[in-house]
Amino acid sequence: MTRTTQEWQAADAAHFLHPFTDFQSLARKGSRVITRAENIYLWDSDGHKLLDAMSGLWCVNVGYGQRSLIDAATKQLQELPFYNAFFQTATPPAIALAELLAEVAPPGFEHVFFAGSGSEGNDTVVRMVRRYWDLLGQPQRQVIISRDNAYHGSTMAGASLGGMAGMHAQGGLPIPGIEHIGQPYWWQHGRPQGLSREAFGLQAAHWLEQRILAIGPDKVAAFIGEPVQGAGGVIIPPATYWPEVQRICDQYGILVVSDEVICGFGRTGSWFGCQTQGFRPDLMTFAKGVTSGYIPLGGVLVGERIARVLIERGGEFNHGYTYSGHPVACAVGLANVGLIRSLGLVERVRDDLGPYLAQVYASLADHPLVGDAETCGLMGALLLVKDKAQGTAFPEALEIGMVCRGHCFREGLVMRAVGDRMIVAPPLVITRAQIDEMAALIRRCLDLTLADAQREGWLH
Ligand code: PXG
Repeated sequence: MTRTTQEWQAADAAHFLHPFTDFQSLARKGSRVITRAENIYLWDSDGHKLLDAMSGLWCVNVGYGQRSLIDAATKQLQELPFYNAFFQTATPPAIALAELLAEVAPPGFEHVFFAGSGSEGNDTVVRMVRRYWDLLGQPQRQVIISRDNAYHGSTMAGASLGGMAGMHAQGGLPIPGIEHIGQPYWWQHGRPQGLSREAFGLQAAHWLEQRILAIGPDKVAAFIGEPVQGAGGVIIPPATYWPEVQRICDQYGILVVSDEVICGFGRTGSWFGCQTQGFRPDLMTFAKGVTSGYIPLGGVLVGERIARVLIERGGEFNHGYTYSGHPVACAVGLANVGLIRSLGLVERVRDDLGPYLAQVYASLADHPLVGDAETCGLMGALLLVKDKAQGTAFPEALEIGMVCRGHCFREGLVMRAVGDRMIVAPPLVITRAQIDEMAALIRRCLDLTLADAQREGWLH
């Protein structure tokens, strides 16, 4: 189907309601239509090439155009395009993927519940956690604690678990029984108070303890968090944070849920982000990187503490989706996890690409607009500031991140802006030379943004 960009944009504006989008504004500007991709590059309908430093939407871990994933999907579509996992049935790809995920997960994870997305995975988490405490005779343990500015999806439970104020403002959220504490973002809270990064990490963990005590420990079911907050702006917690959170949850017997939708499947240099951050969750939500986004799939890895209760205490868990264990999605998942393994991508991020990105980011930190540069594995964030020496932020209304993002698109780079944080999470197949290419584009876009700021007088 070939149409001009203008024809695509007109049809798009007439019929397609995009996610997280101001419909009128998009219709005015027209959407960017992406038509093909290879390796770490995208092309739009005008033939404009872009380096995709966001892996689609944090998901194309193995890069675009991987033959083994395409072949796995094609073969499964021909053999058995669909069958469900309800009513005592199963399909070989779903069984085999559950087995493989148990193999790559940290010790103590032997069971998987499949869903269609990360949001559905987190809805499953809420129901499973409450079911667990019910079966143990503690039905009053209902409350799940999460963090401000967390992202856990867009369904009612996912958006409630998430701490995005703009989402809570629409549709009567959060649902009952979900509470939020502050996020472990040193630059936002810690620095002005003069705490070291490590001391701030402990303080942020103690907010959890304070909240548990305020609610009553016997009412708290679980704590959920992303090992590194992704959509919130690549917020990398101080190294002290997660181990202290773990200690507190252990002390009060509270379940720990790691939302691995972004951090899972190698992103941080371990199979799962909790391994990089040093904690042992009871449940792990996954999606995105499990199929490298080639086809929708998500779910929950269930630790033995919970699995044993669900299985041995018996009774039906009244929960599931038509596409739980979809054979084509699971076949792609098998090929994808197999490819991550055979290419040694997790080790490459840990030993080579992650340290290299950290080095490159350290050199970007000398740019006049960059107040802070941080990485964790192949996630990176640059904080744009008005005055480096004073650590002064640009006024929010300037939308400095969006100014920079505009330059990125024009220069051929997809980099996200979250407020004043410019973030990347490139495919794990990126090479050192391509990291250099990305860094040169980033520097060029920072320079163009700085030139805007100087010209417009934003620096005064
Ligand atoms: N948990 C986390 C940690 C996520 O990042 C979800 C759950 C929900 O997954 P699904 O598959 O239901 O979308 C996500 C999704 C962004 C952005 O702007 C991030 C996500 C989705 C859309 C946009 O960075 N993450």
